[in-house]
Amino acid sequence: MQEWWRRAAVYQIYPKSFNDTMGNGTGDLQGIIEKLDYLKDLGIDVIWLTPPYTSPQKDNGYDISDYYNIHEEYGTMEDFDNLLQEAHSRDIKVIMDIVVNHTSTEHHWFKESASSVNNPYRNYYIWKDPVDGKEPTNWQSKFGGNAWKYDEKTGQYYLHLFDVTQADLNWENEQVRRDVYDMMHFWFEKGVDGFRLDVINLISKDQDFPNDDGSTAPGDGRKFYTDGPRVHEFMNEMYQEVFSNYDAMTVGEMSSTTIDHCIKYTRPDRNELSMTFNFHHLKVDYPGGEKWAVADFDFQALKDILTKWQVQMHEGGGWNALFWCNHDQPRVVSRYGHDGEYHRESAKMLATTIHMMQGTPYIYQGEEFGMTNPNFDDIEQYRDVETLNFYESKKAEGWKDEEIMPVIKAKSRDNSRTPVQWTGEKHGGFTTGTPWIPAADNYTSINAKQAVEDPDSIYYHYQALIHARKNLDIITYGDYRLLLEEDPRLFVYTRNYNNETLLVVSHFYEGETSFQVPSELQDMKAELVLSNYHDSEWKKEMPIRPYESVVYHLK
Ligand code: TEU
Repeated sequence: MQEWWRRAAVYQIYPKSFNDTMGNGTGDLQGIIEKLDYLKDLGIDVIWLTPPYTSPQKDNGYDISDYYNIHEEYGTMEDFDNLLQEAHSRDIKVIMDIVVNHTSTEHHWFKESASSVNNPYRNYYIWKDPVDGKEPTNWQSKFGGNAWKYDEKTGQYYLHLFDVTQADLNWENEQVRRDVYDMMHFWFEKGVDGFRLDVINLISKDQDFPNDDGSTAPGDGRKFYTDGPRVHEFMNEMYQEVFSNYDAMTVGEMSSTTIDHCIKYTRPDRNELSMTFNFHHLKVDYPGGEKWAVADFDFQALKDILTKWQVQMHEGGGWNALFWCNHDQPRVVSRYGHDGEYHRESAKMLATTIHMMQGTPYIYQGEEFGMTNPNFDDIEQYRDVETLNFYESKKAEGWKDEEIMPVIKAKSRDNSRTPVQWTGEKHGGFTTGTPWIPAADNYTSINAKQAVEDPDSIYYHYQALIHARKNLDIITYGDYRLLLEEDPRLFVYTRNYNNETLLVVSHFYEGETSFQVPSELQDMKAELVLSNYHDSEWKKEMPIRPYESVVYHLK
């Protein structure tokens, strides 16, 4: 349990929206180098870089056309080498986002593969004959529509679980696996410290390719490829062939997964991955499982889900990645917090709630000073392929803009992709040109410069949370217990280790409430670790203010 990444804090960078030094409206690698000191001061240990490789950018880099080169708008391989060196010289590690469930259809493997049924690369992707003149199965793409695309030239369909330009690789083909492992070695040999593996639990498909009869929800085919038949075998092979040769940190993005599978992916003796992302706690505002609908979040479900993952991953010897935000999710302060009057309090409260759990915490760019959803009303302000597909499909069904836009405003992935608000200057100081996506209007009041100058800012709260993690073993190693299971306002838990306790009390709402310290904790010596109000006091009956959050270390 001593691996370095168990005590680390990770910062996610989406280069396209991070910092533009060339004035072309797109962030770049030099822009990241420029901000390394800012990140060092925040206290993070690792940068996760979302895909910087050559790509037609249909899905902002998750459609890779060359794994061995840097996307032109981001700079050159030399810039990348500099970034790595500059990060390492500050003791910051770098992990690369790698997408190996699919490639862009612009990748030379796919171009070869599509050129004829006899091409040696044909079997790199998943090609099937039509069934009754139609798609081979009724599986749905995650971005809408059927997941199979017909190719006129060769008379077969290829599988794309995401965009039609993101063709799924055939992991049954050993040569594909060899090529992927070689490519991973290339990046490790450059000196990177690990990988974030995009939708890695989707790589093994049921080779019978059955239709989904809809008997279990959601009926879109995912049960035939999620945590599929050979996925653990492939992960173990990847570990043996690649990761075991380096002091690597690996985090798998797991779509619609289960705790049992995540224990298998991450239990050290199984030799697969270091940790996993799962998304169940971010679906508590999906009414009936539907992402594209507006609803308040279900607080009880949020507590129950996070608790289940904390307890069972701990007991099973697995390891969680902890996060509220990433480039696919709306901003958490707008979602589970309050982005108006209680912006500061709620952003700090949410940060405390997740950072004091067991696992490795991730901070998504801008989260550290409370960036919000931009509230764009006009479809012209959106760029994301998933959002635009949703818009088009609803228009085709006859929906009006007044019905579609509120949903997009709440749920679009672009909510997190607006430019990082560095200063109060035009476009938040992100670019001197025209940004590829507009900045949120509130950059004049919410920005990194203002946060760094204000000792009470959200930024310094994140810094303090990271600092606490470095000082208190209990945060890394302690077990987890939920208190007040059904309290409708408070999320209260303890962490316990070596006869010490960490008590975390978070209020998720406006208004006042109170917290009665459980009798077994009342007589312990209490030290305040963190609070988002200045005068929190240890009392048997604590009054709790709007979005108040306190952490006590009890001995
Ligand atoms: O996301 C995988 C994924 O399933 C999502 O979170 C997805 O955005 C969501 O289901 C849509 O509602 C990963 C990447 O993080 C995402 O940016 C890519 O678009 C996707 O894989 C394809 O590579």
